[in-house]
Amino acid sequence: MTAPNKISIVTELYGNRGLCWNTIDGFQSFILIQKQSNLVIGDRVICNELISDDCTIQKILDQDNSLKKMGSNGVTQNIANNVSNVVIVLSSQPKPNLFLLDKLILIAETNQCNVNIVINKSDLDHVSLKESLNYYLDLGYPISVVSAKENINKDSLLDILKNESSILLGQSGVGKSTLINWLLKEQTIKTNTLSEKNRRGRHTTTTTKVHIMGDHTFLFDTPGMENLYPDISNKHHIQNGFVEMLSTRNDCKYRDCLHVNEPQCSVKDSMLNSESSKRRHTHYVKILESIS
Ligand SMILES: Nc1nc2c(ncn2[C@@H]2O[C@H](COP(=O)(O)OP(=O)(O)OP(=O)(O)O)[C@@H](O)[C@H]2O)c(=O)[nH]1
Ligand SMILES: [Mg+2]
Ligand SMILES: [Zn+2]
Repeated sequence: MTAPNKISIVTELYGNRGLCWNTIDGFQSFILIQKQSNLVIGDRVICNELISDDCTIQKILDQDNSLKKMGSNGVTQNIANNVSNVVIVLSSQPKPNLFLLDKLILIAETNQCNVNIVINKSDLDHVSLKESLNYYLDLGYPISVVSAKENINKDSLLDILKNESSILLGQSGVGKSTLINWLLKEQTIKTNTLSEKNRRGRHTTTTTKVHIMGDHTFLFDTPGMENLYPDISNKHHIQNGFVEMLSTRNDCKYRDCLHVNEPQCSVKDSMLNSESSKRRHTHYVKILESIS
């Protein structure tokens, strides 16, 4: 039997090459054989012995979960595997996209992940953004307000990341990579880079990469995403991302109701009560309509 500490996590992937990490050996580069093209960032693997500088992968272990998205072209793409904590990053600049927020919450809830909302750039005007998100706090999603640039409230971020596999998701430019660099500085995080030539821009992240913050604390940096849809085919499963609907759905008088525009549907009616929940209901309907 393989010792559990020899299980590695896939931290970077570039075509048929990648990087994985375990507590004993640290980072190790690997090369994939053809039939392993389904490997995803965050997968747990068992490696074979080194062949020159690279190892090969003996076994891909079963995943706890698999976060996926569907692009506007209708093609499903993997985001990452084995994520326990979805950290959705927003800032006052670029203009917050609350439809994206609701879609990311749905992806997280579908995969049984914790959801944490982080407002970055608190050095800029953030009060109205914080207020517009109070409804999410009431739904049970914690909100941290931080500034990576001005070093504000780092401990609140460290608290939500501890012993979790966290993925930072959000629009391009909200500061996901800056947040990670900020945390890396004082944490002496073990990082490694596969190849300098793969690092295209200084700012915009082009591929998902896992940073190791501790033996059980992983941080996934992702490229900014905006035009995505959850990869869900059963219309009734969309409600899983709208927890306020789950708590009232037993009151609905219709069987198999999707709570869209049925007359006197109590779930829909209660969603139309406040501005925030009304907006969430509009997003819910938009996601429903995206499923053919
Ligand atoms: N004022 C201010 N600017 C910040 C802060 N954090 C990040 N930024 C700036 O926001 C810009 C975008 O930061 P990135 O970290 O590249 O954003 P990202 O979310 O990783 O973007 P993508 O990789 O494209 O998805 C950079 O110019 C940062 O300097 C902050 O706390 N305050
Ligand atoms: Mg980035
Ligand atoms: Zn209904």
